[in-house]
Amino acid sequence: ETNYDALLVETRGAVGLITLNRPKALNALNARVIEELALAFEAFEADDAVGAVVVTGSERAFAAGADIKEMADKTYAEAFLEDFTPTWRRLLACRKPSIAAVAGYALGGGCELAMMCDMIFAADTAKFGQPEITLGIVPGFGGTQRLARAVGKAKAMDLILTGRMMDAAEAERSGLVARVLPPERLLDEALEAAEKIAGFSRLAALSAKEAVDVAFEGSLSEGVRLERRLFQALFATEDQKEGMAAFVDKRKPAFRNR
Ligand code: CO8
Repeated sequence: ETNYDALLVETRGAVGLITLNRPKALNALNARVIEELALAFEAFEADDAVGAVVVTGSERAFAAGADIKEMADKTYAEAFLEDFTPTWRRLLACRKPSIAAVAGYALGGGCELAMMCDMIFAADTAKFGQPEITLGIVPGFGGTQRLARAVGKAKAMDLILTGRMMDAAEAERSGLVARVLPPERLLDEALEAAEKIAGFSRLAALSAKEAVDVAFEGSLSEGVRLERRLFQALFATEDQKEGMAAFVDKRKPAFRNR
């Protein structure tokens, strides 16, 4: 059993739920939070009963960025030696689909954390931005890369160079956000979507995530080739036989992840 200081970690049905819990700092991401996020993702990855993960914050803030108070006095040498990349890699290594449920501020590292999840659901109160430039730095958790891929060069340059925030409607229009919801529906809808994903064959869900991820990381031909191999491989599973038989029989499939 891990004791979390800065997170609430629980399971709801087949969904692993992580709630950032540093309300006094608007959920700013310090070294402790980032380590705990990696631990929580690893725990859910290892838990067969969990099929998908939801990450959320508070009504006021998903996360207002990396912890500025922790960073303020760092030297170049300290910043260089304290590289969070290996810790984020542990989170990113999770093969189970994840949803960031964002209300309020998702700024800097908070926006970057949301983008590390597989999709973002936003309350209409959400505000996204990469304000690092206003602090004399640039994004450091992948924001320049993931935002550019998510919203294209024009919006990414605009946000990263001016440091301005964009609201949920603009974020949805830009392709950063999958769904915009009233705040009171945000968590339930994220949990429902995650539960739905967890109810499908895990073989199919993990394959789908892996294939879409390659669209962001590799070439088109490499991605299409991987997708075809995954598609073909799923015909070796009982879940494919069950899923298609159930459709033909007009009944609900009973997936067994084999
Ligand atoms: N870090 C530390 N503390 C924070 C942060 C933060 N990022 N954001 C807010 N807080 C604290 C405030 O200091 C304040 O604490 P206190 O009550 O002790 O003064 C408390 O949270 C509440 O915040 P505010 O009083 O400022 O609340 P407002 O409603 O007035 O404003 C804002 C909300 C607009 C979100 C404002 O807090 C803000 O601008 N925050 C900073 C946003 C920002 O610049 N984020 C980017 C940080 S840099 C980053 O994320 C880089 C990522 C890569 C780093 C790589 C490596 C180390």
